[in-house]
Amino acid sequence: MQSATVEAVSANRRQFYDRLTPKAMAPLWEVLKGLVPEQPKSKFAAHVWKYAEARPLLMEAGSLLTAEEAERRVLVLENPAMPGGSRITATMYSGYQLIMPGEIAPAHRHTASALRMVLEGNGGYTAVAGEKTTMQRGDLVITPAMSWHDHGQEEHKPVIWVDGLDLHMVNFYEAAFMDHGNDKTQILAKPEGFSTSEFGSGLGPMNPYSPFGQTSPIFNYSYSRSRPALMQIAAASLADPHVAHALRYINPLDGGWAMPTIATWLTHAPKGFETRALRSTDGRTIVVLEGEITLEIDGKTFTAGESDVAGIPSWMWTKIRASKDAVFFTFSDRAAQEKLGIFREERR
Ligand code: 1HN
Repeated sequence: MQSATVEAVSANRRQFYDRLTPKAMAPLWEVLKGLVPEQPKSKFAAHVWKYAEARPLLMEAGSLLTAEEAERRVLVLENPAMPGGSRITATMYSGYQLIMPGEIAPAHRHTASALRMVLEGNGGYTAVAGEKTTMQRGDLVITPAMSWHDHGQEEHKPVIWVDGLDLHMVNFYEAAFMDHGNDKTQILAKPEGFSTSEFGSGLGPMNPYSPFGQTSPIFNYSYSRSRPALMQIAAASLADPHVAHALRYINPLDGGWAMPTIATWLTHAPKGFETRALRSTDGRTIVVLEGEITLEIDGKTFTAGESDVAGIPSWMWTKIRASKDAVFFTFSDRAAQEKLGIFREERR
């Protein structure tokens, strides 16, 4: 009988598998399809985090503990498909961070690269490798791998930003290190603006060097420069039907992405503009800076307004419509994927 034969074979096989287990071996043919899918099928969910919901909770956290106690007082944006995973997409960590007046988030350094997209409270600062930078809404501030950084503020209002870190990529490789400073704040070795003068003005040092290896030596890409640049380009050129108007943050030393692992760009979509559908293998996080967008991600619709954050997992068809004149910031693991030769996108 056919079925008896099949059962006998599978019993045979099962016995064989049982003998493999204690030898720390397993049959590939039982797992091959899952190991090598025909196309990406993300384990993560598309989601939008509303600033109006997050902010009061963040302020509550502000009265529960100090930034120093917390080391970093952040509400982690948890992908709803993986609660407790501390990740917004497969590879990226993100969260809303709060610094209250007079507080210090003490100096430390780690292998993970970090970015901040500033939302509130012009007057917060980050010091990176002995240079301080004051942060305004819309500024992109980066901290290169293993660079010392501390945050603080001399304002009377809360300072809030969105963090993005590549720490799940680093942890995947089991390559993570961290050091804590002896002092809470770094000794400042350079005046504010030094890096922008040295590398960020279309000029460079006579004896070229790269102070942060593969990471850009500019660590504050200020909105006061990026926004007008984007808007002028947008006003004088045609939008890409799949992307709208976008400019990348670049490392002036090589023209590549500002960070070796994390791609970052700034997009303007005029009111009423709707992108055509695009899917790509990078996991994306969008921070809306101005206006409002509607995202259609794999058939589900989400709305994201000012300071809301959207997570778009790998390989989900996405369309973005600007319900108001919109400016939004995106970060993703595209920079790492391109270096590994695995990045793909498809446009409809
Ligand atoms: C970190 O260093 C910061 O420096 C924020 O502000 C969030 C999450 C995990 C690990 C390090 C920061 C972090 C972090």
